[in-house]
Amino acid sequence: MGTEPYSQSGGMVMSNAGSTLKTLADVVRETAPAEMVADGLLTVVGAIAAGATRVDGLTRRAALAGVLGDTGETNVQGEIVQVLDAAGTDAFVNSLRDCGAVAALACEELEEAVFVSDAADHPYLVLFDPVDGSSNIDVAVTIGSIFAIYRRTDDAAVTDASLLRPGREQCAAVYVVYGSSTVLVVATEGRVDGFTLDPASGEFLHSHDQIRIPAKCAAYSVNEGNQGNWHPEMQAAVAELRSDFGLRYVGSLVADFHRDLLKGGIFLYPGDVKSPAGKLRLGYEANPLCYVAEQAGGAGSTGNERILDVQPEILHQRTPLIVGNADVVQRVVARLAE
Ligand code: AHM
Ligand code: MG
Repeated sequence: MGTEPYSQSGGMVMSNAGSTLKTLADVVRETAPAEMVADGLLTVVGAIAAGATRVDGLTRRAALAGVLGDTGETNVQGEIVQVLDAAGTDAFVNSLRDCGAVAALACEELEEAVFVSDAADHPYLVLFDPVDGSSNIDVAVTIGSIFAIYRRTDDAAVTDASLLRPGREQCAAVYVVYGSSTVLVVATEGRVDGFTLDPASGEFLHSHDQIRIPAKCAAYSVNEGNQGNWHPEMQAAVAELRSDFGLRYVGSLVADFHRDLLKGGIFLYPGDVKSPAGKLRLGYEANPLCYVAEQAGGAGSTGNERILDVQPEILHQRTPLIVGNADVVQRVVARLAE
């Protein structure tokens, strides 16, 4: 089993405000289910934190680190690969493959899954988007990384099918938002916590205790430029949101979701006449964020069914996504059914 590279101090770290803050490792160790702490969840979360620290370093220096612009290549989704997409993929694939607890991983930028080990002491499967919203890096706008974490159900050989699990079977989900501060959010069953990267110590320190989505929805978030392609029911549902809430849209899913989680809100990326399945990916965008939302008291839907109940058919499957305050998500779903 690997080490815990993010817990250099191995314990409490003093914040600048003088208070004593717990590290990511402390909190995961204390709060995650015991069997997951025993079989390597800290190692997996540590590998994610190590990769995120690398992406944070590149993002902060951006043009100076040579990570602006694109590579000239297109990925499996037909999207242009940004330089930071490639660097982020390397960072997380290396840290997760080498951490010693991951049996297989799948990444937005890689057509095929990476199989690491079938050994029983590699119990975790990780699906991830290494750099979400990557085109925003060129204009110094917030980006993110997103991770769905599953435990193997048995010691049988891991295959492509092992990675096609409904989101409700996740044992944990993580996202990292690289904004005006860098914040890593971890969800395990019934609990969501946030950790701010302290540049002085290099530690992710416990800054957001037991996050719950606020009862009141503060904003709706959708690319209004697509409305001409939406179905009439979706146009009517968004018209209602428009009359009730302010609009906030960053264009980086993690940034929009993080705001909704902390302030209350609803994010939509619907299917439309041009793209019936929408734009976002089920396995490493919708599933992990809907898992986080549900553990924090929110909800996530395709418009027809709970996101976490969708049985994936292919690795890079797309899905319509509606996520945020449960009552407002339900309201939109009800409108769509009319
Ligand atoms: P990416 O994973 O290739 O970066 O694409 C996903 C991004 C999301 O972060 C964001 O919510 C969405 O695409 C924005 O799309 P649009 O520009 O169509 O509004
Ligand atoms: Mg993405």
